[in-house]
Amino acid sequence: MIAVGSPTLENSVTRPTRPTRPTRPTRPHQRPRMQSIHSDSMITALRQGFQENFGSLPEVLSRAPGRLEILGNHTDYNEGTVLSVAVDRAMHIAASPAPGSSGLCRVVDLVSDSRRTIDLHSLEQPRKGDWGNYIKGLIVELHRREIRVPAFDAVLYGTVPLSAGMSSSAALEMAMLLVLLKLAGVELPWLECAKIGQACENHYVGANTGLLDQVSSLKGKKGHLIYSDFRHYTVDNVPIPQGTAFVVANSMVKHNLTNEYNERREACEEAVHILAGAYPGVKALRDVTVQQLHAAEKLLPPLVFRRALHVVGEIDRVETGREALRKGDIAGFGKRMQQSHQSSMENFENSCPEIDRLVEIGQTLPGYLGARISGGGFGGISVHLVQSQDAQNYQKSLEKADQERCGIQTATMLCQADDGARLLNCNASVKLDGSGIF
Ligand code: GAF
Repeated sequence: MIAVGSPTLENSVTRPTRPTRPTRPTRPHQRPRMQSIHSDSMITALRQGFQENFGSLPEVLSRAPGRLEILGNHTDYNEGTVLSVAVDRAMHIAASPAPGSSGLCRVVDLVSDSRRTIDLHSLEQPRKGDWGNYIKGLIVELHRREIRVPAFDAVLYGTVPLSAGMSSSAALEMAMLLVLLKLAGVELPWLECAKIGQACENHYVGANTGLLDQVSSLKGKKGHLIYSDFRHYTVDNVPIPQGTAFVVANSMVKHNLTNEYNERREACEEAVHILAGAYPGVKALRDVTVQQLHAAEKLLPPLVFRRALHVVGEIDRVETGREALRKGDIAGFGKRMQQSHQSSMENFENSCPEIDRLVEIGQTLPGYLGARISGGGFGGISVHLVQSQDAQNYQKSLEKADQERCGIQTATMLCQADDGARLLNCNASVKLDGSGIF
């Protein structure tokens, strides 16, 4: 999930003066192509940002990546499997316990220069569409688990595009959760961390999302996909085939997952309810094969059938796609990505014309292996698996063709698979990854 509709947590650099700061990226309307900021100064920038705002150096630093969903759309809450990847776009946080005992936490987003004050004694009310909800919701969930967080000051620097389907909110949640746990002196297993993030979304933000985004942010590995099983809560890292790359293209249609996402989930639940009558033992769409679903088609309202067909088909594509990767059949894997998108268009209806167009253009370009909508849908990004040697030309051609066809300046970027969320060494330096602006 994304910082829903938040106009404030922007990924453009509009910070006040700072001694050393990353090169200012151009804004999307000036030049769409995603700029990579290469700098050794992320930790320096965070430390300085913290010092400028709070007058001391931070005690804790964290980083948590965004993700791309590669195969397995809306399968997580159906107890299915997913192939995703944690990317080199992340939320970074620097924090310290707040001085005094007021119970007030001050949080500054360095990217948009927006601020929130969070009162630890007054966490009940989410503010609609506000990024502070992701932090308040986490604290509420920690309190439910009897983990007390001290008041803190924090600065944020995010490079995950917002409202694009790359899980900027899960990146914020996981980076913040690592900080909060460190400040509280508590360690939790990764699955519990993921569940706290999910509970924050479900109970505080109001989006009935699954666990995919948090698990992907936590369990990423450089050069690897993440294969997650949401029935058994296991993850495995699958090598990304040599010579391939992920190009991401933003449709510029901001997605908001609270309404339509919840509706899709209800349709899946309805399908399970009906199918359980036909096939004893069915507890989730995970338990139904494509053949069984077709055999039971007449029992389901047509719309519910199509929603279920998407999910059941996706789980099948994840499994056969994983097998294709194991055999080195990259074309076969790409084909499944293509089928996945087709099913999103026809069955789940969670794509949009802008994304369909990007996928369609991709199919005509040299280096194309497969493309699809990524994440919850209803806007956001398309992810394209391409031959690495063609990746840059592919980006340029996609942008140009899209511009010619509809006058929109699509922004594209190359994403690398990266490691999962972690605390950073306060004194080390780390490369500032892609700016994440679109
Ligand atoms: C969003 C949700 F947060 C995930 O849980 C998952 O359902 C995804 O949409 C669709 O696969 O990112």
